[in-house]
Amino acid sequence: MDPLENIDGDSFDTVFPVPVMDRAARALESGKVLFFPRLAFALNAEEYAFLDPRCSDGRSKNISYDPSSGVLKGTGLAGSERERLQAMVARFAQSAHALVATLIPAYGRQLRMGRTSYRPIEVKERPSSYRKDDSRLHVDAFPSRPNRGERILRVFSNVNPDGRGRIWRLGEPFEACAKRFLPTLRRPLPGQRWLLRATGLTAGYRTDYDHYMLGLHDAMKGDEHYQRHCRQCEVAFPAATTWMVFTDQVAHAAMAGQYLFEQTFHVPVRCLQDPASAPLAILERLLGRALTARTAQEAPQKRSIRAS
Ligand SMILES: O=C(O)CCC(=O)C(=O)O
Ligand SMILES: [Fe+2]
Repeated sequence: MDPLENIDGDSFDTVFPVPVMDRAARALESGKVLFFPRLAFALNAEEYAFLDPRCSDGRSKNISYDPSSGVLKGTGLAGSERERLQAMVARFAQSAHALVATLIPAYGRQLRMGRTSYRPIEVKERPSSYRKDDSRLHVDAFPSRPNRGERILRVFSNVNPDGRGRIWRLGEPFEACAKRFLPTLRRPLPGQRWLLRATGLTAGYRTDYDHYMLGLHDAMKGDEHYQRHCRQCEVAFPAATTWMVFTDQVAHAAMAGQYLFEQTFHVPVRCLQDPASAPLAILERLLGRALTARTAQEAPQKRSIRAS
């Protein structure tokens, strides 16, 4: 199976024919990467100055922007330079939103915007521990932001000015990863997730779903043999192209490249054409139980704390 599904279009507000919209949703949900070979995120003359690793604060992996609060983090720039950098990142957020909303209107209506990131640092030079090392195959799961079964959809644009591609590896289908690693994962410890939320380490309750997704993420990254020998292929996303993928479902690893934009969206499972393809449905089927019911787990913990 070709891991990429090509979609033609050269602007972020292209109006796609209905058959293309259907094909896009089906391909995405089946675990393909939608690839837009003619869709470049064009920078204006001023913005070219930001194609420089010195935009970063030197500590963070990415420059990150929260479209809901307007807060930009990870840059050492100040004053009007910072404002212009923020405007560029915000413009990518809007463009990515327009693309998803017009291509897949069923998602567009319920889409929740996550963070936007701008990545001016060469992948090979990004320092990290194994858990943060995105050059290891993984599915995405966020330790501090539980998403309770909601999908993680990401839009990427390679803006490398020297024509360098973004090199990824893509791994085996989600169900194969889950079958391999679920038996190695521990059940959540009683009280632990309540504590994580109470101490602010997670924004909301880490459901069983989040627990197992995080477990998969860590177990995949931590298994050297798996990293080297599992079924995988390499893909190069050329400069001046865009792609979109459910990164909670598709095993991926970034091997090389510099200057990338990324926008995260959260899509409720009920908006999918095929909810049975979601990691939530697959994990629930493999484990034989519901994974997002949380009140039953939370209430006893709350009561015992209040009583003490
Ligand atoms: O930086 C990249 O190319 C991709 C890194 C990654 O794993 C992600 O954005 O989910
Ligand atoms: Fe990732």
